[in-house]
Amino acid sequence: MRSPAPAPHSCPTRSTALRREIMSSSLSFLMEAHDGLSARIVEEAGFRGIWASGLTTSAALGLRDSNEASWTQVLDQLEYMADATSLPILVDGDTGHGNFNNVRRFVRKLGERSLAGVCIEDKLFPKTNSFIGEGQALADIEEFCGRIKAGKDSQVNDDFVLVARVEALIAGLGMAEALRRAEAYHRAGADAILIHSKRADAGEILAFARAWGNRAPLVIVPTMYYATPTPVYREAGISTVIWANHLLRSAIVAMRETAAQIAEDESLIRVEGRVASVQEVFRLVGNAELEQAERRYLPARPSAAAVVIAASGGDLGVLTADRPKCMVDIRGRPLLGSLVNTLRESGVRDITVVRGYRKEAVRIDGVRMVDNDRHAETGELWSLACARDAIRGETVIAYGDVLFRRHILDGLLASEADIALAVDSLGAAPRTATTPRDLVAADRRFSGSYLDDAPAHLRRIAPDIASAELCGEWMGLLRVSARGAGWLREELAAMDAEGLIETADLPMLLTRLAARHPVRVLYFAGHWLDVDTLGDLAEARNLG
Ligand code: SPV
Ligand code: MG
Repeated sequence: MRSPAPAPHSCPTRSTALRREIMSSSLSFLMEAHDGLSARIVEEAGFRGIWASGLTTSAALGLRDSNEASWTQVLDQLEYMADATSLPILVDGDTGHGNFNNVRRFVRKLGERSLAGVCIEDKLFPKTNSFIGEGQALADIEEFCGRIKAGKDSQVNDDFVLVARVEALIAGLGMAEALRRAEAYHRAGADAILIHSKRADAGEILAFARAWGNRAPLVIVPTMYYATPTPVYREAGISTVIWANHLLRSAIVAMRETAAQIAEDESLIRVEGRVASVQEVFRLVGNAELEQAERRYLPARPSAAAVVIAASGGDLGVLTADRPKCMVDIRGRPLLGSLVNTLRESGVRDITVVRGYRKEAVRIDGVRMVDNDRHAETGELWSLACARDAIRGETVIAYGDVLFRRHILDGLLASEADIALAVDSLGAAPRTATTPRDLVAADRRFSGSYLDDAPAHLRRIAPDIASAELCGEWMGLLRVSARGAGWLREELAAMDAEGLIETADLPMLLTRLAARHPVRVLYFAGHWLDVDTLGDLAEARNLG
C-alpha cells in the first residue's frame, strides 16, 4: 500500500499521469475500482489508471446509483482508493453533486486528496444511472457549461483533468444534439469528452467519433457494447476506454458462490482452496510495510535467544553418513540453516546449537556451538543441559530437524505464557506414522474456530495417547520466558538429582514441568514438519 512517506496532499503527479494517458495518441484503459482493496488489485493487474465508478462505489455500500451516498461520503471512499494505490484515479463525479457551486467545492476537495481528475455528466441532481429508464432529463447546456468552468477554475493543480460526459445519446436526443453539447463543453474548457451509449453495438459511438474528428480526446464506456473488438476503438481514434464495473460484478458472483457453498456445507472445507488466503489479504493491505515500520518505530524489546538441539545422527541412509540430519541439504541450504533463518527473521538473535554426531560438519555463520561429546550414550535432555547456561532470559528451544512457517514462531513469541508449546491440532488426526510422535494431552482441544484463542494447558506428551485424550502433536518447538527459563533449569537440576538427565527426553521434561507450572499449549494447524524419513525430506524440500 502507500509508502511510509505519504505524497503531499495536492500532488500534481497523478493528474499529470492521467492527463498523459488521456492526451496520448495511443488507446488507454481505466479499470473500475470501488474501494481501497479493489484499487490495489487494479494496480497489481498492470493498469495505468482507475475509474472510480459511481455505480459500483454506491453498490459496494449497498446503495443505489442515485446520489444516495452524500458527496462527502463518496469523498471518503475515494480517499481510501487514493491511499491504497499510486495510480491516477478518474473520479465519476456524477452531476457534480449540484450546481456550479457544489462542483467548485467538490473539485477542490478531490485535488486536495490526490484524485487525478473528475468526470461530470450533463444530468440533474439527483442523477439516475444511464441504464435505467428512457428519456432522462438533461441539464441546460449553458448551465452545465457553468459547472465545467467552475470545476476548471477550482482545480488545485494545473494538470487536473475534467472530463465532460454527454448523455444526449442515452436520453434519445440524437447525434446532432450530442455533437452540439460536446462542442459547447469543449469550448467551456473540458479536457476531454465522454460520449456514452447504451446500445448493444458501437454504431452510434463510432459515428460520433467520426463526426467529432479530433477536437478533444474521446472517452467511452463499452459496458453495453462489450462485444466490440478493441482494435475498432483504436481505428476510431478513441483516447480512453473505461471498463466501468467489472471488478464489483465479478466479486458479486464470487461472494455469492462462496456464501452458498458455506451455507450448504456448514463447513469451510470446500471453499478454503478457492478463496484468497488470509496471508494474501495481509499482503494486499501491506502488512510487510507495517512490520518494517514497527521495527523502526517501536521500542525494541530484548530479543529472545534460542537453543537448538542437533546432537543426534539421524537415519537418512547415505545422506547422514558424513553429517547429522540437521545439515542435510534442503534446496541449497542445510535444514539447520533454514531453521536459523526463520529464527532470525522473527528477531531471535542469540542462537546456540548443541551438536554431537559429526560435529565438525555443523557450521552456521554467527551461531554459537556447544558440544555434546557424549551424544552416543546420552539423550536430548543431556544435550539441553549442555546449553543450560544459554537458557536465562526469554528462550526458544527447538529440535534441529524441524521446519516451520514463521507465523508459528511469531505466535509463540507473542504469547504471554511463561512456557508455551507449539502444538499441531491436526496431529490429533490418525496418521500412519513410522516414527514415534510427540502426542499431546491437554486440558482443552482446539475447537476448530478461527477465533478460538482460549488458553489450553499441557497435561502430558507421550508417543501413545489414547484418542479420547489426544489434542495434537508437539512440533518440537517451545518458548520460555525468563521465569519459565528458571523453572526449566530447576527441573533439569531435579532430574539430574534423580539420575534421569542422561537418558530422558524433552517430552518427559515438559510433562514434569506441566505438573508443577502452567505450560501453555498454542494450537496451530499444519505448516511444519520434522525430518525423520526420506519422505519427510522430500516434503521439507517443498516447504523449504
Ligand atoms: C459508473 O460506472 O458509475 C458510470 C458508468 O457512470 S455507467 O454506469 O455506465 O453510467
Ligand atoms: Mg456513474
